[in-house]
Amino acid sequence: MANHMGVIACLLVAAALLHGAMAADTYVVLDNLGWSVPTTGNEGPYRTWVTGKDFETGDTLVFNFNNGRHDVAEVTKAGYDSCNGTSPLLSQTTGPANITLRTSGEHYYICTIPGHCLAGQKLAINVKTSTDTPPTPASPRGSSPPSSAPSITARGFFSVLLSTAIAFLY
Ligand SMILES: *[C@@H]1O[C@H](CO)[C@@H](O)[C@H](O)[C@H]1NC(C)=O
Ligand SMILES: *[C@@H]1O[C@H](CO)[C@@H](O)[C@H](O)[C@H]1NC(C)=O
Ligand SMILES: [Cu+2]
Repeated sequence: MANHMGVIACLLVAAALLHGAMAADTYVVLDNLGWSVPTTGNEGPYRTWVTGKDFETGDTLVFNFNNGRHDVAEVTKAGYDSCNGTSPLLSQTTGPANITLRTSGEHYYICTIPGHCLAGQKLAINVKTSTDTPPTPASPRGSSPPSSAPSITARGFFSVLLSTAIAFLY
C-alpha cells in the first residue's frame, strides 16, 4: 500500500508538471501595480518584474490600465531606447490589453502618453520558442488541415498518467 501511494504521488506530480509545461502562461505586467508610470522614475520595477520569468511563444501579457490613462505600443529596440512610439509595430489603446506573444526574440513595449516612457513606463522581454507547441509547418493548399497531433499526444499521455494513478487507487 505504501508503495502504491508513492507511485500515485509520483504520477500525480509528473502529471501536474507535464500539465504546467504544456499550458500557455498569462503574465500580468507589474502585477497589482499594472501598466503604470513607476514611482521610481525609471524602468527599474519593470526590469525587476521580468527577472526570473520564462516568456514563451503562446504566452499572454496582460497590460492593466484604464482607457485614456495609458496605452501600449510594441516598438523596436530603437523606439524603446529613445521612447519613440511614432511607428509602433503594434498598438493597443484600450485597457486591459492582452497581448499574446507570437514570435520569439526581444519584444519592446512602451506607453506613448507624453512623458510616461521617459519616466520608465517601458518593458523589454525576451521570448523563447515554446517547447510545448512546435509551430505547424505551413501546409500547401489542398492538403489536409494542419494536424493537432502533438497536443493530442500530450493530452493522451496526460490522461494515461491520470488513469494509471486512478487504477492504483482501486
Ligand atoms: C521617431 O521614429 C520615427 C520613425 O521611426 C522617425 O521618423 C522620427 O524621426 C523619430 N523621432 C525622433 C524624435 O527621433
Ligand atoms: C485578458 O486576460 C485576463 C486575464 O487572463 C482576462 O481576465 C480578461 O478577460 C482578458 N481580456 C480580454 C479582452 O481578453
Ligand atoms: Cu502611460
